[in-house]
Amino acid sequence: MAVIRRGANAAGTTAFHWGAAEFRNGPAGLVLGGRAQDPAPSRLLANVASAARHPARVSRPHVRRGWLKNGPGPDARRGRDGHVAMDWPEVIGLLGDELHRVYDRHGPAAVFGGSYGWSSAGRFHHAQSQVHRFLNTLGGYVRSLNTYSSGASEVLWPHVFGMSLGEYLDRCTSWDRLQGTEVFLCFGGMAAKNLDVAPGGLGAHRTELHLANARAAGARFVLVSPQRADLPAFCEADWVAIRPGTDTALILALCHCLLLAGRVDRDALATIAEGADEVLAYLGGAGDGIVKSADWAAAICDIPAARIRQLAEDIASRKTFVNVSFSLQRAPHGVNAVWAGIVLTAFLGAFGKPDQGFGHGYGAFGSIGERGAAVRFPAFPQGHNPEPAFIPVARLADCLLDPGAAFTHDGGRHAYPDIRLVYWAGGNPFHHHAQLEKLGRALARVETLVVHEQYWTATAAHADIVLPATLPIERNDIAASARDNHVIAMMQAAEPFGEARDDYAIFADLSARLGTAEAFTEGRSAEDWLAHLYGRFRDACARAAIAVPDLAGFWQAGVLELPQAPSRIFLGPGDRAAAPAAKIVLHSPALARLGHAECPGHAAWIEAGVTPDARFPLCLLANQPAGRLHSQLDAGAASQATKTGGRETVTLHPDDATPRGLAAGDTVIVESRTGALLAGLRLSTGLRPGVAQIATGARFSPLAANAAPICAAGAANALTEDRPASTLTQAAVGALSAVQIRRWEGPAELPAVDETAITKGTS
Ligand SMILES: Nc1nc2c(c(=O)[nH]1)N[C@H]1C(S)=C(S)[C@@H](COP(=O)(O)OP(=O)(O)OC[C@H]3O[C@@H](n4cnc5c(=O)[nH]c(N)nc54)[C@H](O)[C@@H]3O)O[C@H]1N2
Ligand SMILES: Nc1nc2c(c(=O)[nH]1)N[C@H]1C(S)=C(S)[C@@H](COP(=O)(O)OP(=O)(O)OC[C@H]3O[C@@H](n4cnc5c(=O)[nH]c(N)nc54)[C@H](O)[C@@H]3O)O[C@H]1N2
Ligand SMILES: [Mo]
Repeated sequence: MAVIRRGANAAGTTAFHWGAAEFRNGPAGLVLGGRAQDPAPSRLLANVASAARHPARVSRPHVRRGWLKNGPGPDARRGRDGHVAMDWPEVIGLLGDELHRVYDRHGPAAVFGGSYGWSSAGRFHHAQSQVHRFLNTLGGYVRSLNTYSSGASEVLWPHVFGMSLGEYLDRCTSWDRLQGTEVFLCFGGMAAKNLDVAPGGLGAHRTELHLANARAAGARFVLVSPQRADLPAFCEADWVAIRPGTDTALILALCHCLLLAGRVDRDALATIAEGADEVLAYLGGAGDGIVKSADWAAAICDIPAARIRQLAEDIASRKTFVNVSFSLQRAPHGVNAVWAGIVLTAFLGAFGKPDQGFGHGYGAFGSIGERGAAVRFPAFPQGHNPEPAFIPVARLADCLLDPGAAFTHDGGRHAYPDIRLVYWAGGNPFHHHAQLEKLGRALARVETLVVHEQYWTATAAHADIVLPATLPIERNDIAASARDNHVIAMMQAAEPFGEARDDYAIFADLSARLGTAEAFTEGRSAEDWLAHLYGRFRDACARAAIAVPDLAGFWQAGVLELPQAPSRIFLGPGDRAAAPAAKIVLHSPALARLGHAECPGHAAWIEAGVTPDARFPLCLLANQPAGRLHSQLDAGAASQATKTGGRETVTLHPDDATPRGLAAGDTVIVESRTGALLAGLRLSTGLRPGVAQIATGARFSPLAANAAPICAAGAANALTEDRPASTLTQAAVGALSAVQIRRWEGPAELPAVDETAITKGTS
């Protein structure tokens, strides 16, 4: 008999991207808690049971009225039109026919299946893998390249280190080799709120312990950020409240100070890096006639020059670890700040030494800098995609609005494909994309938008066909993260909501309809696939001489802790056995030849143009939320606890609120060049004056139907600008924009997000 069975268990283990959990079904319903072995279980666990049966769940398959009436085609009513409920067999028939039509008439180059998004932690019910495998069995799809998280760095890394960013994150210095660090210089911090999360989940949240240990051992923390909360309070950081978007100038000035003070060992530098001469010349004014001095940077960053010089002295005379957060590159010209951080570390001679060096993304996830395990849990195979067309992930709206237009990416020239059908499962573009009003216009152009969703997100509300998906607690799965050393049994804890089905079951049914069932399922049920994947994992463990129980033993234990991989110090490009003599590239002739103004071939300070002006005088940080993962489970208790008056909270310094006549708790309207939202006001002196902060992830809920939309719930991306971070990377911006804030005098009611409201439509 199968070891893993469908049906809710009375008690067991499960996992989310925010970590492993234990659950019990008692008289009070489903109760979830962290594992006893987890030093810091996530507060986001509180979102799960409280949101699981929320009226915003999608209970049945739905089809948009206009699509049903008029058939596939462009339609500006997407997002406002109502939906009608439909039975599964009927909707599978409709969608099967539509897929047939599009593939027959236009081929895979007309189907966008990038489907970017985090979906959930399980490795089998991983919605992207599911949708990619399904579309591959039909002939392929247009994919998306890189991520919203670190898209600029993903392009930079091979040029600088000769390896991908993913390979770097596998090789980066482990926390146990940073326990004697004297100074942690943290650009963008390492915010405690972000450490809950790792792609694929975590068996144990350890990063705060590493930070606390380093602090107890005497490490000093320097926090370069517009927000004091970007390092835990126990780090007692020196807070350098930099003007947002200007880190590159500060870092270049630190390099210049090291140079002036004779702190750069040029011979040593030449042994680890190439292109230093061009960078040294640039610091001295070559190219733009500007000496990158402390006085120069002081005016740009709003940090006293003496403090910059002192900071350079401090890091030069102590064992320093330089960390640059992902957020710094999620901004116009963002790649420069990261490359500058690499230059600074090379000038310090800190690569390859214990307790020193360079880090990127430490603090973004709870898994970065962890040693992980020698064997990884296998991914659900996606098959082969024969379709060559792609888009850089953040260019979705541009592609849909301008098919055929040329774009550049990493030096290559390409054209946007002509997309007819968009298929999304496990992501929420109305969360992740910038300038949501433009995304709405772009999605109005397609013929058919299909979404599998658990909740009536704005993406679901725009879709022509909405198929209800199960939550992770409603199915069996196995969670594992690339850089964590646990494998976690995700045991079904609840029955599926309404008529919700697993993504796999939906695709299996569609495949049967389209005659590709054998290729998609290989004859396996979901539980058979779990047994198959676990079997492959166990074989790999056996080859590595790691003993793990059989499937029954694993499922009984719930959590498997694997031996940790050896600790590591990142050397640079020479880390790869294949290229031991390779050097860090500080100036790339290949990039210089591309002639992109914002990337002259080395880290450079070039104004980015998100700068506040008289009309939009505040700089807005739109960062990751503390109470949820992106937009997921926004209805849950932990997320709702972060709201003000039911809306997303916007934070201002009291010095910015007082002249505007604003007080804590006020409902305010935040406006940018591209949109507006309503939010509840919070005041904090932990924010640099002139800066506002709002977390991303509230539901895009426009108030006005036709006028420029005002998002009533406070979705940050109602305000951001959809433009590429650079012509080199085409990466997402989103982290920064310029805004104005005033009191909102209009109607204050928040639109209800429940199935009845959605199916009726808004006009
Ligand atoms: N302004 C601004 N914008 C940002 C960011 C920012 O900092 N500022 N951050 C960016 C970053 S780094 C990222 S990674 C992106 C994240 O963007 P996304 O990954 O798109 O955001 P999520 O909210 O995680 O979206 C996942 C969606 O999948 C659904 N889902 C979950 N599990 C399943 C499943 O098993 N099946 C199906 N069918 N659906 C499922 C959830 O309900 C949710 O709607 O956002 C980016 N956007
Ligand atoms: N709780 C929770 N944790 C998460 C996520 C989540 O949704 N919820 N998302 C996860 C994902 S997908 C990712 S990619 C990572 C992202 O990890 P990060 O990109 O590091 O996260 P952010 O919160 O966007 O940014 C970190 C901090 O950078 C600061 N910052 C912004 N702009 C600037 C600037 O110009 N200069 C300086 N010096 N600092 C700046 C902000 O104050 C912000 O709080 O987080 C992950 N962790
Ligand atoms: Mo991300």
